[in-house]
Amino acid sequence: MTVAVVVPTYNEAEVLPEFVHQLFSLSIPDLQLIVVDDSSPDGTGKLAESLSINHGGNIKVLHRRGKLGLGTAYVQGFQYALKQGADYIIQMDADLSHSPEYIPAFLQELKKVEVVIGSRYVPGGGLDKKWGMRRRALSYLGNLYIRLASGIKVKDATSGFKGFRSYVLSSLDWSKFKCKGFAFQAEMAYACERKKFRIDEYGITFAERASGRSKISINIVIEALWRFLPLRWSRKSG
Ligand SMILES: Nc1nc2c(ncn2[C@@H]2O[C@H](COP(=O)(O)OP(=O)(O)OP(=O)(O)O)[C@@H](O)[C@H]2O)c(=O)[nH]1
Ligand SMILES: [Mg+2]
Repeated sequence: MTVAVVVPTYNEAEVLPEFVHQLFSLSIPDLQLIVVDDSSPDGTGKLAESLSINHGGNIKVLHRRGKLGLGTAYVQGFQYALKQGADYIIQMDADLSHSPEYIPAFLQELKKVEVVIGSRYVPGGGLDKKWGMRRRALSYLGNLYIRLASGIKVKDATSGFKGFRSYVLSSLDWSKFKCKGFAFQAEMAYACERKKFRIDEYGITFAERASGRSKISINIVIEALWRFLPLRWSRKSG
C-alpha cells in the first residue's frame, strides 16, 4: 500500500520544515510527499528540495512558473501521484491547519469508504478557539451557501483535507474543474457525490495557520459564489 500526500505551497517556508517533520514522524510505510510550489518568492520551493535530500527522496517537488492557484496545483499533484502508482492519495494544506496526525485515521476510513473528508461540521470536528465570531460565521455561511446552491450533502464542502482511493481521482474529468481557489475543494466534493462514491466526513479540528499569511482574496470568494449558483440547475439537467 503506497500513500501520497499532495500539498500545494505558496510562501510557506516558515512552516514547511515543521509540517515535514510531523508528517514523517507518523512512520507510515511507503509515504511520499508531493509539494506543488508556485515559485514562492520566500524560497519554499528551494527549501522543499533541501528537505527532500534529507528524506531520502520521499519528497517530490513540482515547481510551477508562477502563482497559478491551488486548484490546478492539486490537479498536477494528483496526476503525478497517480503516475507513481499511489494506492491512497491525501490532500492537505501545508500551514499546519490540517494536522498530519489525522492521516492514519483517514487511511483506516478509506478501507470502508472511497473518499474521506476532514470535516469541521460533524461530531468530533471544530474550529480553532482563536477564530472570532465573524470568521466562524463566514465559514459556516459559505458552506451553507454552497450546499444550497449546488445541492451537495457534504457538510464541510470547502475542506481541503481529504483522502481518496486512487481510482476515485483517476475517474474524474479535470476539464470540468474551473476554480483556482478554495472553491476547488467544493468542486471536488460535488464531483465525488455525483459519481456516487462512498464518502465519509471525519471530524477534525481546523487549527489557525501556524504562521505566514492567508492567500484568500476577494477574487477567490467571488469565484466560489459565482461557480456554485448554476450547479443546482446543471445537476437537475444531467
Ligand atoms: N501552489 C499553490 N499553493 C497555494 C496557492 N494558494 C494557496 N496555496 C496553498 O494552499 C494551502 C491553503 O491556502 P491558505 O492560504 O492556507 O488558505 P486557507 O487555509 O483557506 O486560509 P487560512 O485559514 O487563512 O490559512 C496552503 O498550503 C497554501 O500555501 C497557489 O496559488 N499555488
Ligand atoms: Mg490555511
